[in-house]
Amino acid sequence: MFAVLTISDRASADASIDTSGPIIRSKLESTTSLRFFGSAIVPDDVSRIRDAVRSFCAEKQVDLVITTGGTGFGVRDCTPEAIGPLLERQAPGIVHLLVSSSLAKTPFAALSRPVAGTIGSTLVITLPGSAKAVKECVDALLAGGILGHALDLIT
Ligand code: MTE
Ligand code: CU1
Repeated sequence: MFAVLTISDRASADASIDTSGPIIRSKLESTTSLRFFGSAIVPDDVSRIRDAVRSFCAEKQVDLVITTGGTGFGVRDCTPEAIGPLLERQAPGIVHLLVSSSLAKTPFAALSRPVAGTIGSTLVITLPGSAKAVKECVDALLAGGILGHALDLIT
């Protein structure tokens, strides 16, 4: 099962403005056999992000956690600083896939600092915050079935 974590000061104050989290959920549900476990919204705060990621990863059923937001250079952006140190096995290939596919869409992709890797038997992937970026990045992850194959190996 997969979980979605939206990381945004604004969305944590008003969940109705979170469009990117629901986009991830609907894209994965409509194009994969993965089932939705749940979602959460936290502000751009290292401890809050770590607590949310740890609690999803502690659930046996959760194979995949996808986060959205906080990967850039905004003063509050701290997603890679929060999640990077939690990763037990890095997945630089997934980071490369996200960055290279995104650069084919916009040079601004250079300003995202995604991390990816495993915590226990859960794969964690960080996506940028905008709805457009999320759509593009999920499409890249689904292309050729790499996500499904990764999860087959991990779980
Ligand atoms: N990646 C894709 N595929 N498409 C995009 O439009 N926007 C970029 C980048 N990555 C973008 C993208 C922009 S404008 C920023 S500032 C960074 O992601 C960081 O976004 P975040 O801070 O919301 O995580
Ligand atoms: Cu930007």
